[in-house]
Amino acid sequence: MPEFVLYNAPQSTCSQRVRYVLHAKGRAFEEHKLDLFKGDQLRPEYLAINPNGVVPTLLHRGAPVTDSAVIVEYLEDILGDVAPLRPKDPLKAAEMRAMMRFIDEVPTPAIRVPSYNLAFLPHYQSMTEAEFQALCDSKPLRREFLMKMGRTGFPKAEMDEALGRLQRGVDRMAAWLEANGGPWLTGRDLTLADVCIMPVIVRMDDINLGGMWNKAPAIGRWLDRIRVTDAFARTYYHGSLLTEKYPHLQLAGKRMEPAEA
Ligand SMILES: N[C@@H](CCC(=O)N[C@@H](CS)C(=O)NCC(=O)O)C(=O)O
Repeated sequence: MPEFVLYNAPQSTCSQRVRYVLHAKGRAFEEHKLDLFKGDQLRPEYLAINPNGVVPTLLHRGAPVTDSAVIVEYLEDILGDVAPLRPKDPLKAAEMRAMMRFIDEVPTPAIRVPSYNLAFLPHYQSMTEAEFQALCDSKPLRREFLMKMGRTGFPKAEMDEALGRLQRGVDRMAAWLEANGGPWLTGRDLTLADVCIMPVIVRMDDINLGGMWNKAPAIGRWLDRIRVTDAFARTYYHGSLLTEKYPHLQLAGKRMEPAEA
């Protein structure tokens, strides 16, 4: 078995974090692409390595490591001397981790709401009520989330709340860039905090929500900068963006902007 095996999905934002770190550290890995709509993540053999039934899961020498934020820290623990992505200074490392917690509390869950409404909802709409309920019940982590979405999509109030959380994420990111002088969130060096916010910002840009950082051009510069890193191109292979699979989404964000709602 190869040293690293990654179970993930091309468009999964959590998976993109792990792919980025593995590429940044120049580590080859065997990639398994799960079909999340066919339920590959809920098969017993997968639940045996990730009882949450979500991607990503990294196998390191056969041992499973789960949760994207945990996996990227684990990779830093074992490969910290190659392309370091965590400050050596404990106080600065604490600052980075506090950013990661905020990212996982506020913008990361919020981006799921427009993503599901715009792209994933149609996958569930042909199901009967009973089939949909059975699907919700089969999800260890996302049962209530899916039930809230239902087969008609998240209501406007839920969507507006998610957009508000995304705006708070953007505002906080702008404040970090300003306070630390950029070009990266903690300052001079790219860290795991940048990697963790990356899929949210890329997804927002992809579904036309980039207008949310019109007043914070430092975020546009940050995005341009991360996009030209080698690891980025390898992480976002064709099919990793929502608009590559669902081209009709290109104008979707325009329709979601609160002012026009
Ligand atoms: N906190 C977890 C969340 C993982 C997660 O939500 N993964 C999503 C894709 S980004 C998933 O597998 N969804 C499948 C499902 O809900 O059934 C992590 O960061 O790894």
